[in-house]
Amino acid sequence: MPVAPNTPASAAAGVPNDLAPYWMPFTANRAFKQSPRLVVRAKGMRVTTVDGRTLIDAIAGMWCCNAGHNREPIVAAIQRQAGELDYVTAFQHGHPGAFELASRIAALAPADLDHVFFCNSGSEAVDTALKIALAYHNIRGQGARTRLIGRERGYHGVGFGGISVGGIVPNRRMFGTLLAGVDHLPTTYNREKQAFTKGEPEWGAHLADELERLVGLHDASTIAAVIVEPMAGSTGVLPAPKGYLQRLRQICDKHGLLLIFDEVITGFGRLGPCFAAERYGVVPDMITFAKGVTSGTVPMGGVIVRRGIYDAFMTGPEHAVELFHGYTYSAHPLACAAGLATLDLYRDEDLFARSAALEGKFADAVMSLKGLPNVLDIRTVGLAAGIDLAPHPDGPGRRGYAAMDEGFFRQDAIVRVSGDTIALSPSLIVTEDEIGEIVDKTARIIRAVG
Ligand code: PXG
Repeated sequence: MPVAPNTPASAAAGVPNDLAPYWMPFTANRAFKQSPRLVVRAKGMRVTTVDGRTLIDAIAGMWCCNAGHNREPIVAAIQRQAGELDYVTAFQHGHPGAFELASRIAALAPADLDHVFFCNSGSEAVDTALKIALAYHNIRGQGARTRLIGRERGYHGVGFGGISVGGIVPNRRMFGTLLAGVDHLPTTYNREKQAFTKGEPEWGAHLADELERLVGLHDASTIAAVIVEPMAGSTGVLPAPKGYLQRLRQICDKHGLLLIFDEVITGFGRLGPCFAAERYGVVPDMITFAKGVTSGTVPMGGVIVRRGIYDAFMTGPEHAVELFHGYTYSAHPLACAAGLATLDLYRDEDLFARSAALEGKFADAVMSLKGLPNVLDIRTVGLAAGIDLAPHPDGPGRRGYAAMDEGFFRQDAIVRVSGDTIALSPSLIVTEDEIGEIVDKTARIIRAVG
């Protein structure tokens, strides 16, 4: 039994378990430590707090437990693997599970995206994809193509590459000059034109033409790649406008730019098909993934690349390393076992189809929150929703923080809040009743912080 920090139980157990030493990520540490939100168990759609309350998890962990929490086949696969092969170096050696998982992921990816590079997180996946893009042009004698293009309000993790192409101001402004030679497309969000849209907004495809402007400014011969999320998640669920991604693809093709879809959130059924690329009928040159690949159980990320990219590296002497990149824990045996069991569950329970089938009901349910106090906009796509609340007069972020606390302590729901936007992204196993429960609880949260 885990021992709660700073409690009589921890003192009695003689366990040094203080809240102070842990510097929590992306967290208001002082506020948390005054009023901790501590979870000790999870199962399916629910988590249990340290004081024994059961909460509905409206965000699938953090966009990751797409098959639900603590699913038995995944747990069993991890346990089995831990007892068989804990680790083997990924450099110049391997284990069968890595090849099997790569084959399975390649089979799920569109068109000729059929080679998979493994790492351990979305941030590593993004930096890997950006490095592959630069090296690919280099190897083909186009080493002047060094510029990278991201998008305002994009989130691509927290590595230096990811924050450079990302477009979320607080994630960038304290961290120096970032990568040189990065430019950004404008955000696709415009509340005036798009408020309360279900799915892809009608307005905004023309914003892809900004890529032509950037090519005009920098010249195509200096640009390596464009990276976008098919649906910007972290920034509050911004679905791509109709036709936008198709247009980006056309412009990239015209100028020889690689197109990278960051599918760390959209991958593994969040928008219905396994990858959002399939939903939009657009084939990118690389797809980054993480989160849902193991349903959040063991850290894993990766990059799926088109055959032509992989083949371009397979030149030179056969004993030589082709790509000077990789991680100690690339294709870790526990992550591969978890990934294989997770993909089995997605297949056996047809969870991607389930996600697609629930999209309309989820959208209708969440849109019913329109008209509640301070609700400025609601966006839905797949099993994801963003609800913008008006900032409190005392400053941005206060109402959002209060909403998260209200959910955890009084409404028995975990919702994600970014600034004053509530995000909902339930596991793909969510039932219609549970969608109703999530929306009811969200309504109560919104009223309570009104
Ligand atoms: N790309 C995208 C599109 C992401 O959403 C990452 C990369 C980075 O993944 P790692 O595994 O390095 O965290 C992400 C992560 C939120 C939230 O508030 C979103 C993420 C992580 C934590 C919170 O929506 N996405």
